[in-house]
Amino acid sequence: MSTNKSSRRDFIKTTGKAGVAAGLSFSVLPSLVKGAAPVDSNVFAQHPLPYSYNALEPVIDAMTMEIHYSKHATGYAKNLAEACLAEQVDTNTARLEDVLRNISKYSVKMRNNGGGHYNHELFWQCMKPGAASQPDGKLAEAINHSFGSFEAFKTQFTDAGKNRFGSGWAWLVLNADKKLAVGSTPNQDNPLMSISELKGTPLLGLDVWEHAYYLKYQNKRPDYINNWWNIVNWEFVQKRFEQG
Ligand code: MN3
Repeated sequence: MSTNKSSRRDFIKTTGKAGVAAGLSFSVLPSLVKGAAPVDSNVFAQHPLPYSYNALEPVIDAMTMEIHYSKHATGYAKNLAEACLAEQVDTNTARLEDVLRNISKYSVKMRNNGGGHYNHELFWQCMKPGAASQPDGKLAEAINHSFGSFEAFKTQFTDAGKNRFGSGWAWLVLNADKKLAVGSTPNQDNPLMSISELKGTPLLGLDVWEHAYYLKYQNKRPDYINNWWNIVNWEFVQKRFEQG
């Protein structure tokens, strides 16, 4: 019992820091306990990280998570808010997904930071400590159908991440024909964007910017990706697939 209490205290301590960095109130913390509904990526504000900075170790180290969340991702959210103000997007009524779908009508700042914010909000939820190693149910069937096997899918997705030149993201998407596809996007673009070559609803996203792995993996992006499979939150991906 005392162990639970102390890990909860550590949880609050660590996540509380994330909350402060994001300019959010501590009162949101109770909704983050296990079993809470997933965060909606389709909003303009940054949510607190759904786990502590060290929760994904040893795959992703605490320092990387802290800098990634509280500096990089917080920066995208802040710059997105500025772009929305300048371009008269009412963040109380607009949907971020709609802005991304029509991104060619907006500034480069909106594109980089709207994508950056959306992608990271999704990314945090695509990971989970002690996650299942494979999808099941309808998603597993669809993956087998589209790629031949789970292993073949993993290879294709891993290659998409490894081969993305420079900074960007690897994705599993559900396209307009309700088919699964794998690909990548440069910078902070994503498959919702009108200008993206890869199009669809993102189900699973992997950040392959150096800031996501450099402290621990240096130039070894393939090692980062191979280890990352151990922390994928397949329950979350399945939920998105079923809603898609
Ligand atoms: Mn990033």
